[in-house]
Amino acid sequence: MQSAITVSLVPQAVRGPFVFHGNFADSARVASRIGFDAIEIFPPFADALNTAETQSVLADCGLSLAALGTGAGWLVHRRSLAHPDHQARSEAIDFVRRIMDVASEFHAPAIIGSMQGKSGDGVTLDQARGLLRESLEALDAHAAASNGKLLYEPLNRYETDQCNTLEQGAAMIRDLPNVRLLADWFHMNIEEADMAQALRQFGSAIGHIHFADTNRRAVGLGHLDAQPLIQTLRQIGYTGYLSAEVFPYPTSEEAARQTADAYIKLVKTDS
Ligand code: LER
Ligand code: MN
Repeated sequence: MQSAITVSLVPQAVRGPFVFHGNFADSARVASRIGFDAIEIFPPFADALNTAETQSVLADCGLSLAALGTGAGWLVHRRSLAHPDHQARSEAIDFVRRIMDVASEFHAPAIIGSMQGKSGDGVTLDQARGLLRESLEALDAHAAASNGKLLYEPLNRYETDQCNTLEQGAAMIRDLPNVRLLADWFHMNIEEADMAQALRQFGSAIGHIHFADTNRRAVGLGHLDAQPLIQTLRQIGYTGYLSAEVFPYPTSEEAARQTADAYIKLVKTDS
């Protein structure tokens, strides 16, 4: 397992659950100093990332790119992979495809979270799920053709009704070889009956973890019992990232340090 930390480059997400906000290079330097393996970026759109510059900052800091988020597609542009209008849905697919192409240059996946859409505005839940599945099939085909990778993230019920649990997520991505599940501990704490059991049961489909405590603060600042979860991940042979998608509480640097301490305590020293 490897450690990662999040940075948002989206002004509209200033109150969102990202450890760093605003400046990629400065954030990468702090992450590197604290000892993280990788950084996960939440960009406003694909072209906002200068690939060469990003590459050079990552190399200077000895960091990998863990993943690129696509959530700004929804947050800023209101694009949805379950939009009932064909043209609007194509534009949403294209938005993700372009972020995926940038991520591929770093051998990293793109994340589909908020862009999965939901039912409402005349769209039934069955329709919304069917439209999302069609979009995921198109993106999976693009991944196959371009060496890309995708992560699909079940979200809690207050954000979507598409898939709230790992079980529903695993069914949504069935037979899509380039799409894996993102297990976000904040969402799982709300939706799963037994988090360790869910990780064990759907572990083979999991490609990424959002490492967060119950209150979406750094692990250790809420009431999550993280040790059995790490033990389960170890037992199933999970080798991906634990990426802190948490609030910058009490500050970005302190949230980063708390995450690093939790990671060392749980992953590096307990076996
Ligand atoms: C995105 O990773 C996520 O977890 C959602 O809650 C959107 O913020
Ligand atoms: Mn998440």
